Amino acid sequence: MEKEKKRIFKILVLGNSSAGKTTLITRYTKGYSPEQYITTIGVNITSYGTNIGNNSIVFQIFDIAGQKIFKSFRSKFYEGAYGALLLFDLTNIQSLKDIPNWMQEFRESSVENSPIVILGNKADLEERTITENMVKEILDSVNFSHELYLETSALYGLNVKECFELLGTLLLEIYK
Ligand SMILES: Nc1nc2c(ncn2[C@@H]2O[C@H](COP(=O)(O)OP(=O)(O)O)[C@@H](O)[C@H]2O)c(=O)[nH]1
Ligand SMILES: [Mg+2]
Repeated sequence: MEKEKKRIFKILVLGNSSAGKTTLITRYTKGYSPEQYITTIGVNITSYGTNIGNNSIVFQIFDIAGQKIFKSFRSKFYEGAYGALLLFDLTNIQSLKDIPNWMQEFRESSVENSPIVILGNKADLEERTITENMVKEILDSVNFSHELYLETSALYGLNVKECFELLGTLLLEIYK
């Protein structure tokens, strides 16, 4: 019998402070949302094993503090990263405007051609101020494929499993 290969992928979860990174990771790996809002200091790493199709993979998920003051410290965690989930907050225009900077920062230090999935988070909130057109404009400005963009609610679990599986599927296509 062929021995199954278990692949380990280091991935980063990036985006402005308070976009919902820690909530997304906790919801995905533990199945609940953190009750308290605790600012991430530096980096938290969670390993999570899952199956995508017939492949068993392990995500090594790096939750990276979004604040500007951590910028110089951040880049060393980008090394060896195979992919990223990049979040913005659908109620915060600045978090969308900062998407191209996050992409650039990631591309500078990650493994070459690492896939990125972009997430418009907090889709559950009625006070969302960002329209589809505003998202389209930013994605087009960096030539980002709209198929790799999803709206999520980390708080309620909308598209949470799906976004990790989408990134996993892209990684499995690259690293067969
Ligand atoms: N309504 C709503 N609130 C969210 C969502 N995701 C995160 N939050 C809230 O936004 C705040 C910041 O979330 P957090 O995960 O700590 O953001 P981080 O700084 O990117 O790690 C917390 O109060 C979360 O409960 C979401 O999808 N919907
Ligand atoms: Mg956090």
